[in-house]
Amino acid sequence: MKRLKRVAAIHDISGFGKCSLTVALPILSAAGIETTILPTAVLSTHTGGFTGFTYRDLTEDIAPIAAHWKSLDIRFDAIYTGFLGSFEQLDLVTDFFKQFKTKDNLILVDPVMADNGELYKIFTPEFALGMRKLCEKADIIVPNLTEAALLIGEPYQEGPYTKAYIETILKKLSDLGPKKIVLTGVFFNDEELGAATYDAETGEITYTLEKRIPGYYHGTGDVFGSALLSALLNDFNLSEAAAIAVRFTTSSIRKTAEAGTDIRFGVHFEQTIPELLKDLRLQ
Ligand code: PXL
Repeated sequence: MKRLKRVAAIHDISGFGKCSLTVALPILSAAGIETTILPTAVLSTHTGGFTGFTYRDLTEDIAPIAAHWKSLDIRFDAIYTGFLGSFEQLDLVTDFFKQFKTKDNLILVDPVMADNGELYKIFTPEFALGMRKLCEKADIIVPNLTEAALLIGEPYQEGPYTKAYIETILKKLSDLGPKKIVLTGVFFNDEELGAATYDAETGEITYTLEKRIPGYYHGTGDVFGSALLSALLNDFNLSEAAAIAVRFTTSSIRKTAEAGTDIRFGVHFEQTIPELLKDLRLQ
């Protein structure tokens, strides 16, 4: 029997609304990956479109949890970070990387902080600068185009984009440090939407686009990142993994659109897991 690969997933728990750990945990587990969770905050819902949500900041728990894992000699094949609950957590997660990075494991940072040209309300411009520093330490980053602009310190541009623009952004992101970039929210016309990848070691740039489904659905970045990491840890290369993640995310959105669910409630990734497992050749 093969050893299970193990991920440390560092995101918040939003009780309702299907994002962060309530998405990462089921997707990675379904893909055969043992998922250790380090919750950064506990909220009643995510912050996108809901008011009155509760917010329990878990900053104080991060270092003791990491220290306990270290004392048990727990090792990870990947560290996957997303929504961080406070500015101080940027340094705490950097310390976590120092403690748990090995020469073989993968640090994937999703710099969750902004979308549609705007920082999420709870984050400040200083947080964005701190997130840039965290990204410098990653092997792979998965920003959307708004986050990418913040990371490279340029104004956000609305699409449709040109290949020349996307390729410049990919290279500037990689100049920050990460050798692999997966950029989401890429489109060249109004019919299609997807992701671009850049591998600085080979110089390869690839695109995966699928038919665009109208509407802005919450939690899709986390669905995408979790599927991407599932594919990478199942030995798919960067461009294959991005293609699998684009298909999974688009198909989950399509099912949600067909069901007519409130777009704040997250996407129907549960019904799409069988398709993901086929794509991953696990079924
Ligand atoms: O999906 C990103 C995300 C994660 N966690 C929380 C959020 C958001 C996006 O709004 O609010 C709490």
